[in-house]
Order: sequence, then C-alpha cells, then structure tokens
Amino acid sequence: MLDIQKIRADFPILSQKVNGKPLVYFDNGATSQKPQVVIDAISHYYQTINANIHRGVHTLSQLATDAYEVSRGKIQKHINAQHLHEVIFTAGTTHAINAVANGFAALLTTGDEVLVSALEHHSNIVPWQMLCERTGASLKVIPMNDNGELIMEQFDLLLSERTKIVTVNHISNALGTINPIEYMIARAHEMGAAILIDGAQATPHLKPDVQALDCDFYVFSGHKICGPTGIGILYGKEEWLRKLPPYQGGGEMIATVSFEKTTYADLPHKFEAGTPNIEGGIVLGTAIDYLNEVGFDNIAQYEQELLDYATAQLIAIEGLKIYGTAAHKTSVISFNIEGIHPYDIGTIIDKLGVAVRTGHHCAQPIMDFFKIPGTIRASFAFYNTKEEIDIFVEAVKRAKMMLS
Ligand code: 7TS
Repeated sequence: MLDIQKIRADFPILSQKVNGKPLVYFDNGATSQKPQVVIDAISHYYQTINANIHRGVHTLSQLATDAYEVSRGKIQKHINAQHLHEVIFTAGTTHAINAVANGFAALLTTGDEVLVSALEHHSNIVPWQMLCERTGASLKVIPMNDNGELIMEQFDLLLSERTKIVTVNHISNALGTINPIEYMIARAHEMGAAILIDGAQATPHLKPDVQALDCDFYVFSGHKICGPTGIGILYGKEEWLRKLPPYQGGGEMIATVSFEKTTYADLPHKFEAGTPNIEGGIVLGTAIDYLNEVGFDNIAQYEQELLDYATAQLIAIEGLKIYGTAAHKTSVISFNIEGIHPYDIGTIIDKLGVAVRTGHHCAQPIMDFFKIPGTIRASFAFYNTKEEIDIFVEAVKRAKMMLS
C-alpha cells in the first residue's frame, strides 16, 4: 500500500495552484513530475562535482566520471542488462531509436523489410521511414483492431525472412495498450529478425527485464520516469551494438584519430560522442532509486485502481467515447465527447486547473484509424489521487455543458 499523501509531499509542483485552482496533473504520458530528491541531486551535482567526464586527471573530473558510471550501473541493474557496456546514454527515446535506425542503414538493402506497428509514436515511425528511403527497404505495418490491440495473426503473416527488424512500443502512448511483446520478440527471433522495444511509456509503470524479454534493443526516456529531460537510454545486446556502426562521430567515441583513419572506442563509448548530459545521466540514477523505493508492484496496483475508478466515471457521461479498450492497458484514457472538439475541452478544463493533453499525441496514424482529429488524453501516475479524478470528471462535465 502506498502512502499517497507522503508521496505527494515529495513533489513540490503538485501543491501549486494553476489558474487559481489546485493543479491536477494528468499529463504524465508527456512528462512526469520530479520529486525533491531529483531536484536536489541536480543542484548538488552543479554545486559539488561539475566537471567534464572521462578525460580529466583532476579530482572533480574523476568524481563526476564515477557518479556517471555508478548511475549506468544502476540502470543496468534496473533493466537487468547482462553487461554494463550494453547501457548507452542518449538524449532520450527519440535519439536512441534514431541511433539504431541509422545503424541499420549499413545492414539493409532493397527487398528487405522493416516491420512497425500501427500503434507507434511518430518517433518510432519516422526514423524507420528515413531508413527505408536511404536503403530501398520497405516499411510494413502491423495493423490493429477497434480496441487498439495489435492483431497477432496479421503480424505472423507479415513476418518473413525478408523482415530484418521489428519495432514496437511496449505500451502505446495514445491508447495505453500493453502490447504482447514477449510473443513478438520470440516470433521475430524465429524468423531471424532483430526487434526493438520502445519502452518510453512502459518504464514509468513497470520494470523491464531485458534478459528475460530477450529483446535486441530497449529504449526509454528519463523525463517520463521522474528524471530530467535530455537524457535517455539505449539498451542493446552486445552483439548488435558491435555490429552497428556509430551514430555520431566526435570526441569520446574514438580510440585513435588521424587524418587517414579513425578507430572507434569500445562500447558503450562508441555510441556516446561528445560531452554528454552528465548531470542528467547521474540524476537518472537518483530517479530510478526513487521509483524503486516506491516499488513498481505498488505503482502498478495503485495505477490500475485509478484507471478503473476514472473509466467507470467517464463512461457514465453521455456521448463520451473512450478510444483504446484493450484487455491489457495501463493508466491512460483517451476520449472524445460527441460533437465537441478535444481542444475545446482541454482549454476549458485547464482553466479549472486540470492538465491533460489534447490532439493527435504524435500518433497521427492512430487518429486516422479512428477517423478523428485527436483525443483528450488523461494519463495518471502513482502520485495522482481519486480526489483529483473527481475534480477532473466534474471539469469535463462542466466543459461539456458549456460547449453543447
Ligand atoms: N515513444 C513513445 C511511446 C512515446 O510516448 C514518446 C513520447 C516517445 C517515443 C518520444 O520520447 P522523447 O522523450 O524522445 O520525446 N511521448 C509523448 C507523449 O505521449 N506526449 O508527449 C510526449
């Protein structure tokens, strides 16, 4: 059982008023709020050990390097990667996916296929389209059904020896669907294809075990798991990270440089060109410690309660339709009210202190599937409460009354 009031006290922003009303923050799918330990760790870094890493003989540089590498170790443990050097610091999920897609340009040719799902965020579509344009490979799409679930029979039919990589999110940002990635990983491997899992929306809710999953790549962003922006993780199996060429060239990622030839540094540095987000890397470890203290089992159970509570109240509103009714879903509710534009509802409830996202959620193909311009998306975190859901539901009802 979670002591929600104690948890809420860890997040200074949650006691703020917005537009004169207590803030109800239900835009956790876009980014999470930060606990005081994370905020403190950022200033502690700059107040005590700020220096560039992996290059100085001086004490501060060594302290900063040690803290950065300790954090890499925490992340390795958190996701259960076999090797420390399989954990690459990136700027976020988008950067991580681009690094892998770029690397596959060296491996693909005309006739090869890349399989993406119909449920992807744009950042797990566009880099693969760019890859296909560069290489002559084709992009195939695993379709979904009306509940927002991927159709596994279609996936099986699309998968062939031409498939070189499958890419799918663990959890959909727009609908909350939890995808059957265990099955998809096993099937991809049977066909000799690699598979990337976009864990941007899963890592706030669960602890992935990359060895148990046996995925080739798993990527996520720090800012969605109580960490800072501008930091994220690319996990890759060692054999794949060795096979792929580096994404960016520059300092830190080299072993030797001459004008005739450059040799690359070993993993993980091969994929970490330039001065990284040092503070972000260190503080991501702090954020992960914090979440593990709260406990992912507790988080999952409590968020399910919030989801059930909110769903029951919303479906009682006449004319309200929820998009994304998968049997397995997380604490995201995307919905519309008949005859009203999502943006108008979002604007009115913001005036009442409630923060949600409206629009296509960077997942336009999903909106096209449902033939809608967008939805209102409420996404809950473990620091939200049922009282906040009551305020939100009342706000939605009021907006509906004003607009119809
Ligand atoms: N993949 C998924 C599934 C996401 O939800 C997001 C961000 C990204 C990738 C990109 O992550 P970034 O940290 O590199 O930007 N999703 C959202 C969202 O749902 N609302 O705002 C950002």
